[in-house]
Amino acid sequence: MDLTLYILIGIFSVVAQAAPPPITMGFSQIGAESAWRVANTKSIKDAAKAEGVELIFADAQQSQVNQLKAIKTFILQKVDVIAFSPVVTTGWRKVLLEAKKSKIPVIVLDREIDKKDHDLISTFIGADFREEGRRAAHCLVDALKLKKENKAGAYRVIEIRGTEGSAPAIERSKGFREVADQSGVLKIVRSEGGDFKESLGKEVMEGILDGTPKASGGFDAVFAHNDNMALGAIAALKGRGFKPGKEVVVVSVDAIREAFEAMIAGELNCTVECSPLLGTQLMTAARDIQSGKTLEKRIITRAGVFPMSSAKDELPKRQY
Ligand code: GZL
Repeated sequence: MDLTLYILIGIFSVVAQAAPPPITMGFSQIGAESAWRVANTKSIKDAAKAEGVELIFADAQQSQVNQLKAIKTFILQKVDVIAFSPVVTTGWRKVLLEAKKSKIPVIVLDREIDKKDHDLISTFIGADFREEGRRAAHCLVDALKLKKENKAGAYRVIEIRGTEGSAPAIERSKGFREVADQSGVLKIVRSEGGDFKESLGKEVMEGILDGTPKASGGFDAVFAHNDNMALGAIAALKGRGFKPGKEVVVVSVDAIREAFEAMIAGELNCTVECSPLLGTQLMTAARDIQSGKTLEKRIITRAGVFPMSSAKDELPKRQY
């Protein structure tokens, strides 16, 4: 065998050792309900490509039934790992038991499932939603103080909630109320569901405005569980002659690009960051599972808080 062949075999064996074995991942995504979700999907697909993970991607159009079907299909396809962002926290135990029986590890990404079912997953990668609710309340108090009103009594807040039964909606509500109750400065006078959708945020706000006396008699601020619903509410407020960001303080969560644009326009007062850029962490976790590593049960993604004053400097740095 001549020298060239030896060298080629040598190079091949080194390369073969370096390249990790291929992974096939079945991912069930909630849908495309918000800019955050669209950015999350892009992050997952880009990371799969970069890491050489074969991704089977299923969009559930925000239906848990579709997610359950997708996960069952992944089991039949004998994928190496299943990952999903659960639209709501409950109803997953039976399908997770099926995945366990088929010896397929499961990673939960972004939204959490009931803690009682955590024994059936390898890890949960996502934000601390309750802390996001607390941060939203704190940045609302800061924004209200900037108005320098000698306000008697608590500021009246309208809450526009995310998807009913979802971890972010449940936990952001709890965190916000924790601070509101402790501070005595904020009081939620109305709470309506907007499903994390901009169109519903607008519709809900219009319904409230048409049924409630002007701001002086009705409310002082809006807390929306995500930026898209806040942007919908801002459009409704403007359409009814209110001045969002000034007369009515508006705060929300996600920190999408459009939220920074709204803050620069003086119409949004603060956004709490919840990063959708989880793709790389997801693929790393899948690789770690494949190489036999035991993962932390909870991988928390860190994030910041952006008041209106920070928007101009921050906007050029935004990645989603
Ligand atoms: C939060 C994520 C939420 C976002 C919304 O991690 O699940 O769902 O806050 C998105 O924008 O629709």
